[in-house]
Amino acid sequence: MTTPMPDPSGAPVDDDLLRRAYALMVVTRALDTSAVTWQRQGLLPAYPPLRGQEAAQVGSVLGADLTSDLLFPTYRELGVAVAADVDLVGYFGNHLGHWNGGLYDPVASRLAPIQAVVGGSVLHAVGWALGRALDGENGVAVAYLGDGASSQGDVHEAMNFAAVLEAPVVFFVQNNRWALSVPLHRQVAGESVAARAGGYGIPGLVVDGDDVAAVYRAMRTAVEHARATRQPVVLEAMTYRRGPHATSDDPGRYRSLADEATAGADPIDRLRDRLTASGAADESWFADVDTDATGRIDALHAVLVASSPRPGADLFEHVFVHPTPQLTAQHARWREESDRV
Ligand SMILES: Cc1ncc(C[n+]2csc(CCOP(=O)(O)OP(=O)(O)O)c2C)c(N)n1
Ligand SMILES: [Mg+2]
Repeated sequence: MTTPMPDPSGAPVDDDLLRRAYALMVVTRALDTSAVTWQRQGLLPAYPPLRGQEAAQVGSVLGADLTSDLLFPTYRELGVAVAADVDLVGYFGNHLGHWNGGLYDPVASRLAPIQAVVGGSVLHAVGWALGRALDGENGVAVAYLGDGASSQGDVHEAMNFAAVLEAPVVFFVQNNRWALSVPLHRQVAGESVAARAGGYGIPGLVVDGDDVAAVYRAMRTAVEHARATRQPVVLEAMTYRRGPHATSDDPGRYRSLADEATAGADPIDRLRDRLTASGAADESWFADVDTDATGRIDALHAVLVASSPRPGADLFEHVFVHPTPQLTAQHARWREESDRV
């Protein structure tokens, strides 16, 4: 039986929170834009931009409680990492192509390792949440997934088992209307992933993913509902992937400018207009935010440029505590053949 979730519109949002969200969104946008440039310059082998999804990502983290909850990202969650204050040098270890998926501390920062397997983080989130609940702890897992991932069998299994076994998970779907070159209607017949929640007997909620206050309110309500009832929630943030799937992708081959124009107003512009209209921020405050963002990016860039590649042997170091004979043999063969030991 689905336990009704409180109406999220009751969750309070004050100017401090909105200003904090704005600053985090601006840093995320600037960093995201820089990362594309760094890939073009050869610093990063590849990068998946999140342009347009800043409100969804930042709002989702602000709505969680990072003293107890754990976030399970995909590959496109730089805004989540920024909002969770993850060590960005460690985070970019992933995009530098280090073997071990980034070098930040997942437990301290509350961000699980970056996951490139579509739907993979969703299974991990359910397992973690169930383990915490069985140990009597109150942590909620936030499982990030895309509209495309929702058509993977793993995601159905994760949602079903979370509901049946009572694992406190918020399935946070960023519905950006594209799964690489595949449009939403080729993955989701009903236009909404949250609509499926009813079939699992859990609450499902669709929210404007480009309105950071709405995402924050919905996330806060969903997380507290999952914590209080151990009932998972599907929360779907409707947004748009304004850039390419990744730096190796050319969206001009599969979508038109007319399609891109359906994205609507930019989430950062929307929040800026709101802060200006209410008098919560003025031009000099916005300028300071931009200056801070530039300073952070310059500092990060200097460290990334100065960093040397990880030893290739790392590839074999973090797979098993006790390596299998096959892995040991591969390691030996690689050592003989590689000039990058
Ligand atoms: C299991 C698996 N299948 C396929 C891929 C290749 N792949 C990478 S991203 C992607 C599209 C995912 O779309 P969506 O879940 O909507 O997330 P988005 O990229 O839009 O953030 C695909 C098919 C993969 N990484 N993992
Ligand atoms: Mg998508």
